Amino acid sequence: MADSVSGCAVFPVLVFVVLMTVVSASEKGYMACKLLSEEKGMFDFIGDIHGCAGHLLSLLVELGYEPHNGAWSHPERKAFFLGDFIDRGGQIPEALQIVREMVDSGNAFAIMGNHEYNAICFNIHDRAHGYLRHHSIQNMVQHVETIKQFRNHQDEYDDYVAWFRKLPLFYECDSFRAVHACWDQNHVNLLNDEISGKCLIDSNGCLTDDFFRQSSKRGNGLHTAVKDLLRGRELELPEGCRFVDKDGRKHSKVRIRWWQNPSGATFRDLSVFSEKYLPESPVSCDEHSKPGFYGEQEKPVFFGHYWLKGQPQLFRDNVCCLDYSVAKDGRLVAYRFDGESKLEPERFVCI
Ligand SMILES: [Mn+2]
Repeated sequence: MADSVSGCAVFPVLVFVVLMTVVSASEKGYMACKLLSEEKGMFDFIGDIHGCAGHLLSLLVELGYEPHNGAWSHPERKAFFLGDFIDRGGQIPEALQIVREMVDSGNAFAIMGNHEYNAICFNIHDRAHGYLRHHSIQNMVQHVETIKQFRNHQDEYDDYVAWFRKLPLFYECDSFRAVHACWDQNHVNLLNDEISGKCLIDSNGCLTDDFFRQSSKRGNGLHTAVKDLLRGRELELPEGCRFVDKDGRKHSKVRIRWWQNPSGATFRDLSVFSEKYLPESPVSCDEHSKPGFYGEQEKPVFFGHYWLKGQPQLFRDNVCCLDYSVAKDGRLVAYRFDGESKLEPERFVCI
């Protein structure tokens, strides 16, 4: 009897603690754990911009947004940017200005892409290697357009990099989820726990240097979580198997369809790009035992990142990628979401 009484007493306390954690984290601006039931729908999700401000303006006009007091807005809707605003394209400062003004005026939400994460790490000193993201030739080449276009505007650039720290790593509300590259519930839970539990976010809602130091360290749980969420889940190819990507880099891993059941699937089935050179051998037992994949009954998830080509299409009626390579002669793509639980291909809008 005493046990059951104490059991009942503990439960509300736990609920209270959990609620307090959510509230305090969101008050600090970490939207990652904010559940906004009032923001159920009416979002225009927009994929990777990569400095293509002209495309962004055309898309906003197409979607019915208009400039008001310096920010683009819509009477009934909000934009939701899925990360990767910088690098590659020719109008990076302009693209950043549009996105930031919309976010700061409450007309849009934005989450962090791997390019914003990299830019932050590129600017944090590290005793061992100079900077958390090494200033290697390869990393410089990836970031060079941004640096060039902010030449003579160092303060403005620094201010944007500071602002990137406020961008959530993922977002969830009642009707959808959003992340730059891959939704993984275990990683999301870990990040929520570690960020609020270890004070890795400051009073302005910015992720701290300590967060970036820990998440840059291979072998750290935060590193794996951030890597998977912002760059996608990868699978090691069989020994000796390599392929070359769009930048001429050799890879021994493939980016996998994290929404597909890996059981019994081959490398070619599971790869986001079904390239001919990928082996048709089934993925190993180790990979079978890897946790989870995004289920067919889960709420819709929106992401960017994968440099897709051609006509926009849904991967599934709850899985929607909006990156169609605008910075590489592709398209800037949006999805007009009204809270539907099954997504519809007619809702794509592209430029
Ligand atoms: Mn990306």
